[in-house]
Amino acid sequence: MKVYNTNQIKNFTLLGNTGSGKTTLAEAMLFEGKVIERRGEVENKNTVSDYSDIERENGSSVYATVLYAEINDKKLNFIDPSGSDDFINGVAAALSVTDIGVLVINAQNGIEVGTEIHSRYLEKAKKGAVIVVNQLDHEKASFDKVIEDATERLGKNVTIIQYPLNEGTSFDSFIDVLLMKKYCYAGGKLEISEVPADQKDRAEELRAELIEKAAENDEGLMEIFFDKGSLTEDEMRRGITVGLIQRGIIPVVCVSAKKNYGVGRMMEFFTRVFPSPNDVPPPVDTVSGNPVKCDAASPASAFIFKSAIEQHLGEVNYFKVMSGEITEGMDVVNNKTGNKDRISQLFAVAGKNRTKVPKLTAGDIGQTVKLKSARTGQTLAAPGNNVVFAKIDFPEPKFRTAIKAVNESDEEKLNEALQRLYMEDPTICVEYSKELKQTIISGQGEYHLNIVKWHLDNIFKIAAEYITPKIPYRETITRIAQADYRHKKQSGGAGQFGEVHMVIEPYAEGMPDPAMYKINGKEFKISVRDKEEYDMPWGGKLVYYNSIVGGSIDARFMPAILKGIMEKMEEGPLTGSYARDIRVTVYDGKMHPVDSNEISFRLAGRNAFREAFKNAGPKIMEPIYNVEVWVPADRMGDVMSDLQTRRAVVQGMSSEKGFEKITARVPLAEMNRYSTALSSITGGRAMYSMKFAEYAQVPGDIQTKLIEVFAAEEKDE
Ligand SMILES: Nc1nc2c(ncn2[C@@H]2O[C@H](COP(=O)(O)OP(=O)(O)OP(=O)(O)O)[C@@H](O)[C@H]2O)c(=O)[nH]1
Ligand SMILES: [Mg+2]
Repeated sequence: MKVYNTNQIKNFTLLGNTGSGKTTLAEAMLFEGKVIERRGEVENKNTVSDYSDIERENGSSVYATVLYAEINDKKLNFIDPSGSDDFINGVAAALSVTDIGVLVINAQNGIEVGTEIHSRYLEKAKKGAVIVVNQLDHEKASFDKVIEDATERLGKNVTIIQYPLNEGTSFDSFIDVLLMKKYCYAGGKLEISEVPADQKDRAEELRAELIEKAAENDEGLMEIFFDKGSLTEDEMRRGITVGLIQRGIIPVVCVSAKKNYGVGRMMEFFTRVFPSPNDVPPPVDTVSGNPVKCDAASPASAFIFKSAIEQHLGEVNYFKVMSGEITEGMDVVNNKTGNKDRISQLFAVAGKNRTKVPKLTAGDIGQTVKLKSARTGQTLAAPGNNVVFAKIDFPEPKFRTAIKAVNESDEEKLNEALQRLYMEDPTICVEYSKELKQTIISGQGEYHLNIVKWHLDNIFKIAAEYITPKIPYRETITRIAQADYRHKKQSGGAGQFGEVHMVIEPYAEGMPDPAMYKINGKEFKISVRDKEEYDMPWGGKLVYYNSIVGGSIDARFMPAILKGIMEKMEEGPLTGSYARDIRVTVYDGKMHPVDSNEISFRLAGRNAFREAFKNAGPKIMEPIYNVEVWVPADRMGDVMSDLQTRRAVVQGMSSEKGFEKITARVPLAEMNRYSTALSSITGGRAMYSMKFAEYAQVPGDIQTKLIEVFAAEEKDE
């Protein structure tokens, strides 16, 4: 393969709902680009893009596959991710290295939830969009409906380049209003001809709209347009390119990916209007804050957007050359870890087809093997070039469960396997929770975690199971309480003696230091001598006051008392959960001239705290999440009533681009398997996100239940 210059390269991502035909379109592009000689089919499990075992088994994509095609002396690098929200990691990674999102829309269904999710990502990434109306050969295909939907959701920039002449089972022709030509694939043979007389008016009208849209994005073109009332084809293309970069135009083209109708023309269009990597605003070096120009003459840098473990190859890394050139045998530094590495071999990849290349230039995408410790999101650069690119913005996990090895002896193997899976997919979060004594695994949905399970079963051969995850409850108090505790041990050996008097109360931000407490009619005068404030590792605070007067407890014992309190905070008295947001004032106590020591005061502090805690109106707190749900209007009622059963507090509702958006606060305990439930209520037409908000007290009846469960568990142990 030849080495392509930056301006011969076009990078894009295929986007769209699952089943819209991205992988089928990719296959047709590889065929048109002469990477393959025969087109495979998803049904026949022989496409280049869905080549992994799990994809072949499922009949749909899981991984974002990196592909390329050569056409018109240009190299198209494109990435084919899954359309399922569960594998959104692939989309996030792909968008970090490509300049355009190609939204593939199934002409039968119009805009679907996956299209919606992907367009939101595209918008957030500030990348241009193209619409490919696919499956026009389907019985129920409706181009007009797609345009109507798309205009409603994506706005007036949706601009027709091609429209079909005979959508439905007989589909084989469309009009291209940029070229003013008819494309006909009757009998599988392409024939290009003049626009037929009965289509002239419509074609002229759409061409005029296209010209106006193309001119709108560029002042120079605008002038020409006002001057001459029109643009040439090349001027139109220039306007489209500028429009794509600024998101000022969303061109629409027509294909049947399955029949390979329109795909060649689509690729030609892409090669002529898509910006090259040096045409778009350059990414920023997070160290210097300066933009890094995609320039082949600059010092080399590359961004790793995908790491994977491939059979027979081991670890492979996919990267984009951000500046300079990456050549075979080159020494590089991983600017994240500081490790030196060497590029042993370089490849241009189309799925599992790999072609060795000697060099990749700024803007190009490729693969290398045998890097020592490179991972997704890291920057490799020529020694001395300290550039670091921003990490990929992966979404927060929203489906959580606990996992354990069926045989305890496999626990370590399981952990290693999960670490490897995390390397390939950073949206799988695995964490052993000391607090819950469970390994918590979270991801984007049930399907996502089922794929993890599939790998454990089939690749790693580890029997593991998902179990109900525990909730990280917290405990706190709601009123002031006082306790004295005397720890005394005088039988046999050295004695122990320590007595502690303390007041505990709920802590709130900004409260003044205590001067006096009145508890059950009794007054306690407080004169603060020392104040210590701790942020607990699990959130919330502990404030510790020493207000001992007259030396009733030596200052040297104060840390031991604090230690005792901390121990008890780690294991709240109600359910054994962490305690938080408590203020403790130690105001009196007693010592013994011989028997007092640290351990005595630690125990006295701990027990006094426990006693006081019990009388301080203890409450269990639970994590609350901010949840956003987008639903089609017709399912709004069902989704709302389901949320109500989950103790949700609805904060607001609004319409957004054809979806109703519900924002609510929902306890984590009620979000178990929400993605599955939402999907079944809406037939997979809704989406949601969730983010930790705060801890809040659980309702009384639930607190009683939780305490009972804890007591029963304690008894069992
Ligand atoms: N009739 C017809 N079927 C198509 C066309 N394009 C794709 N299909 C079929 O639609 C189904 C889904 O196609 P895929 O290419 O796997 O869709 P995808 O967008 O990659 O789906 P995910 O990988 O799940 O996101 C397959 O059965 C394809 O054969 C088309 O143009 N016409
Ligand atoms: Mg696919």
